[in-house]
Amino acid sequence: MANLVLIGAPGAGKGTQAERLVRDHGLLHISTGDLLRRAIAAGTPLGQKAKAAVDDGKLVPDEVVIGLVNESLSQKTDAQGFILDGFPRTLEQATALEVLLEEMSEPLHHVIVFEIPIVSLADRIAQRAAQSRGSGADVRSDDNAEALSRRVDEFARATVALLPFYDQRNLVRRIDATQSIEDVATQIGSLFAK
Ligand code: B4P
Repeated sequence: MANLVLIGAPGAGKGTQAERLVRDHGLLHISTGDLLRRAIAAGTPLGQKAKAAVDDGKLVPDEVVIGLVNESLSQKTDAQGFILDGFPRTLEQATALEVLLEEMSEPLHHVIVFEIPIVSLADRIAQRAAQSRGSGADVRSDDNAEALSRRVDEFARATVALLPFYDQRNLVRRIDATQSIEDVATQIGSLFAK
């Protein structure tokens, strides 16, 4: 069993690796980005509240995402653990998560930090946008240069501050996210062998 948090800049590969972890280890995948995009597509009140921030590449208010995660974690039934992908992104979210997990008597095992230089991100995001266009799928509203630059700024402003928080708790596992998808998966897989 493993309860994981994935932290990384936009395009670092969190979603890609989360899918593999679900397939290989039967973990429950909770992506706040996916949950927000679903709420926006469905036009729910929460989605309407979040839309402008997501489209602009800004962070959605803490209370909105904390509520979403709270709801999703309560659905953890027979999964072998969970992956929080893109949550927490602020110290307030990290503190709320700590309280929530304590109440659920669930430990956090690893905080996996995807290390990648900012210059590599634009290419990956542009590639994803091109793939979506090529297959006739919708391009994500925040997969453009302007929103990406804000997403990167938000990561540097709010999310990098989580590293000392989780370092103090001895949970940080740094991985080299510049490697191929397969090699990144191998690095993450080695955590399960310990
Ligand atoms: P997310 O959906 O979490 O988007 P992201 O951090 O930008 O990651 P993304 O999915 O793009 O990248 P990934 O690493 O999977 O959040 C979107 C928005 O929602 C935020 O900007 C914010 O507005 C809001 N939000 C979400 N959570 C929030 C929170 N907690 N608090 C407040 N607001 C919140 O990888 C991207 C691509 O790279 C992949 O599609 C793949 O094609 C490619 N790739 C992956 N690994 C690769 C590799 N090893 N080599 C080459 N390419 C690779």
